[in-house]
Amino acid sequence: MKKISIIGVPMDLGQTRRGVDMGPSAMRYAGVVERLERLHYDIEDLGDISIGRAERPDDEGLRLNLRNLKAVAEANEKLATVVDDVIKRGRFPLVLGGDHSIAIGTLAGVAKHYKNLGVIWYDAHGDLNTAETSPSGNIHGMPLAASLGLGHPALTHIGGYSPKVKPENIVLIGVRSLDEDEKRLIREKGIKIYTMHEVDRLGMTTVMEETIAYLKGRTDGVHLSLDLDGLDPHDAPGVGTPVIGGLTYRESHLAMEMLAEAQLITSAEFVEVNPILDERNKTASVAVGLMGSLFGEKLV
Ligand code: 6HN
Ligand code: MN
Ligand code: MN
Ligand code: MN
Repeated sequence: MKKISIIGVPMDLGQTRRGVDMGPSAMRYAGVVERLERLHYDIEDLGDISIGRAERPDDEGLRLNLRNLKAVAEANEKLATVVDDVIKRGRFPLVLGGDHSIAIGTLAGVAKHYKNLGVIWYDAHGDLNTAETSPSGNIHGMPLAASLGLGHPALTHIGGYSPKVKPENIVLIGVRSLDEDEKRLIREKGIKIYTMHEVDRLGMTTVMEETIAYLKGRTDGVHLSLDLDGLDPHDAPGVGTPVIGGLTYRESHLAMEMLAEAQLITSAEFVEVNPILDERNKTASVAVGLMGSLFGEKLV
């Protein structure tokens, strides 16, 4: 795929820390367009999706344990439409977040174009909560569940259909923080997962070889949802929910390079970059570097 469309989603309503809405600007400032143009892609920057303000106080959302539900759902409907249109025009959607709640809209726009969409969820977390299981009420902890059809209809039916993805087409990588009900769901649904334990034991090369072989055989497109908190906070400090003991910068580049080689990925999003919590835009720069590797950048 030689044509990429960049879509910014300045969303911060899926969690409570300020600043993640500036993620798209930070990644643009870190040179995402120039970086990919150097690789001879046709780049189109569609700018940012407008995010509605949350009604304050958002009583209905709080009552449901779904903070800012209405504004999050509305923004995701918009995002789904834009992503859908990008794919219809034969282009690769590259979505810049924003908190991880935007994966609901990205997947809603993507999944209708595939019979068996695969998803690689690169994250410290499982993002498999629903209102019933969430300890925080933050929707950024729920997008993978919503895409499986679990949770409130305002989230599961974005784009007018559900589910977006089957449990057997998902691979989680880098996980090291799960709530009890998320663990139960992963076991019950048989979702493939490489926690940090498996990454340490097998090494990233084997993890990616297995992931690629697994998804190649069963899917007709693969979405990469990369939460920067999948990386260790040492390498990606600008995130709202850091967890120590994460994937390194080098492991992550290796993963992206192997995905590039396999030509597996058909859409992608990079989320949870928070410039206010960052050190000199390091996390946005790391994100853009990973995009470079994902799109085929080589050292020599
Ligand atoms: N993320 N499991 C926690 C929750 O509140 O549901 C953390 C979620 C983090 C979500 O990083 O995208
Ligand atoms: Mn996440
Ligand atoms: Mn996370
Ligand atoms: Mn280090």
